Amino acid sequence: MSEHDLRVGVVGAGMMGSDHAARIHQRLSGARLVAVGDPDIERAERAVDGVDGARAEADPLAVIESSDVDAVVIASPGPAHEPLLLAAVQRGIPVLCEKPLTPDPVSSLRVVQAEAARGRKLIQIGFMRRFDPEYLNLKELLDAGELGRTLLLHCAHRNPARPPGFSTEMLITDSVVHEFDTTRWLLDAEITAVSVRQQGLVASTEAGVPQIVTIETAGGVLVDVEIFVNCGFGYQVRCEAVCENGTALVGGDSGMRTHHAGRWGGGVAADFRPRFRQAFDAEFQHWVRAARSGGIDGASAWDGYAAAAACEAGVAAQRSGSRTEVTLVERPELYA
Ligand code: ISE
Repeated sequence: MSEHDLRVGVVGAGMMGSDHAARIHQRLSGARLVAVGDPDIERAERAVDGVDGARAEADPLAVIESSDVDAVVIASPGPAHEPLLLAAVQRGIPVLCEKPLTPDPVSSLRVVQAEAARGRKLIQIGFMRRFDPEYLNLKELLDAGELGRTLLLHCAHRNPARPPGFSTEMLITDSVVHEFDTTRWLLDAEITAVSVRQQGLVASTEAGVPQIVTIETAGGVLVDVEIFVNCGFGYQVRCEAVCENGTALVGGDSGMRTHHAGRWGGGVAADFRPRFRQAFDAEFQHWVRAARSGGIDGASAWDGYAAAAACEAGVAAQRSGSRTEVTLVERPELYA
């Protein structure tokens, strides 16, 4: 611990917030956890348990407004984000906000406009795949143009089990939102339209039915995503780029292979925390470094707004069965 450490407050002590609080305390350099805020004070207390000098607060806004908090991680539910983000922007402190920026593009735009009016990027969105070593390799390869122009992306996003309360819309807003962001980031192009198809299986199995999401982009690259949040066997996220002169796949099965009892094979991650642990750590370490100089290093509030607009179109496409266009306002200069 040093007196130059970034003093970080975490808002929200659910699954992600408590994971991030532990990450800040145990695995980052240049940062120290000073407060965790959650209306469920017992959860907040558990998250600071054993962390010297860190306190629990029942009022999340109090964390953002504390003079001993230099930067804040927002990991509360999406509908709570807007006032918290606006308060952080008002105070001029850097934020790492778990997705979504806010649940809809209209409120996301209010946040973008508040930040643009301040004239400084303070909000980073927790799209951690941008820090995953494999995705970074893919981005580098596509940018180098070694395989020629990118023509298609085929993606698969599979979760082992659908958590209670995970609605059909959440296939898009909670899961495919990551493919919306990786598409924009990998291709450096905005999303122009979204379509969603699902085979007409009986409603009682709806929870287990995969959907196919088709994403059109401004650069003319078509992307398909299989979203299957009840696949049963583990957590799997794949992306294959098809280019003029070759293909490249991330999320294929690599890692240790065992031969045992007449079979060979490897492990499958249980959920996104072990699969993207390295990405989360790298994302946080980059953010800490940038926040110490008052800025961000990762997806911006504009990226959060663009993802929210794609999600809105995706949910509309899911309901109507029709191709739905994505409309964005003009990009403010701050995000050029
Ligand atoms: C979850 O909220 C995440 O963000 C994970 O990365 C994603 O894979 C999962 O489908 C979501 O529910």
